[in-house]
Amino acid sequence: MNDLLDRFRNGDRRALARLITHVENETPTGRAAMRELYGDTGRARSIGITGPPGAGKSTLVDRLALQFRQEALKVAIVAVDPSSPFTGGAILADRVRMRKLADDPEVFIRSMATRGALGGLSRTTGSVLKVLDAFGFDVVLLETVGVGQGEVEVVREAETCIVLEVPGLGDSIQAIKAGVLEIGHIFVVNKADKPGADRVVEQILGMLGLNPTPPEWQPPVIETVATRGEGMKELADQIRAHWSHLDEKSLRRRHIGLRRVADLGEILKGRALGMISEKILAQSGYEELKQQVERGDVDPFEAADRLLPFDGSEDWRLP
Ligand SMILES: Nc1nc2c(ncn2[C@@H]2O[C@H](COP(=O)(O)OP(=O)(O)OP(=O)(O)O)[C@@H](O)[C@H]2O)c(=O)[nH]1
Ligand SMILES: [Mg+2]
Repeated sequence: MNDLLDRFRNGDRRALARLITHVENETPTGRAAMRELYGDTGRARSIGITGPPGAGKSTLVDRLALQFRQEALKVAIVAVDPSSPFTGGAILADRVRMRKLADDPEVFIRSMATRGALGGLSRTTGSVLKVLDAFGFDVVLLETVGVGQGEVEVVREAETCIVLEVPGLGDSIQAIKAGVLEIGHIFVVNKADKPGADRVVEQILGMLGLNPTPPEWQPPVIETVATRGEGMKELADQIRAHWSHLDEKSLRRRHIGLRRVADLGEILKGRALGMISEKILAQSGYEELKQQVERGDVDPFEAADRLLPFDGSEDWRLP
C-alpha cells in the first residue's frame, strides 16, 4: 500500500488506476489510501454531465475535455454507466471516446460500471473524484445517464452540473424531469442540428422561469452540436462563469464542507457497523440462530432482538 501510494504521488498512472479499483471495491487498501490522500483534496473542479441515453453526453464530454486541454488543464473523465445487458455499459462508454484524448498523457479516462446496483454508488464516485483530485487533475468530468434518482445523486457529487436535453424526444416537458431541473447549473440542448432545438430551449427556459424565487445563479440554456464541436466555447465560458460564481459566494467552500460532513457520517457508519458485527459474530449462538431464521423457526426480528437487544430508535441520526 505504501509502495502504491508512493508511485501514485510520483504521478504513476498505473498506480492511480489500481488505487481507483481499490477505492471502488472498498478494500482495506482503498480505505487506508483515502485516509492518506484526504488532505490533498479540494483543488480540482468537478463537472457532472447527465442526460437521457444517447443524448450525446460522451461526445460532448470529449469535446469539452479537448477544450480544457487547449488551456493546458489536466483532465480526468469518469463515465458512470449503469451497465445494461443491451449496451454492455462501461464498454460502450470507452468505445466512443476520441482517439486524440486516449493518446494524451494528461488525460485520464475511467469507466465505472454500476452493474445495476446504485446503492452506495454516489459514495464511491465521491471517493474516486477525491483520488483524481489528489492526483493533481485540474478538471474532472463525470458522465452519467440521467435515468433515475441514483444518477441524480451521483451528479450531485460534482460542483457544476450540466443537464443535456435533445430535440425529438416527443413532448420534452415529459422528458425533463423535475428532479433534473433542480440540479442543473447549465442546460445544454445538444443535437441542435436537428429540428425542434429552439423549442426545447424555450421549454426549459419556461420551466426555469416557474421558480417563484429567482436563484442567485440563473442557469443558462445553450445549444450545441457536439459532433461538430459547435457551442463548446460558449459552454466552457458558462462553466467558468459558474466557477467564478461559486468562488465569489463562497459556495464552493460550502459544497466541499458539506461533502466533508457527509464523509464523516459514512466513516462513522462504517465503524459502527464494524464494531457491532464483531460483537454479534463473537456470540456463540449466532450460527445456530441464523439457521433457525433460514428454516423459518425464528423470525428475523426476534433473532435480532436476541443478538442485539436495542430499545432505541432505528432511525439514522448520523450526519
Ligand atoms: N446529429 C447529432 N448527433 C449527435 C450529436 N452529438 C452526439 N450525436 C450522436 O448521438 C449518438 C450518441 O452519442 P453519445 O455521445 O454516445 O451519447 P451518450 O449520451 O453518451 O449515450 P449513452 O452514454 O449511451 O447514454 C452518437 O451517434 C453521436 O454521434 C449532435 O450534436 N448532433
Ligand atoms: Mg455515453
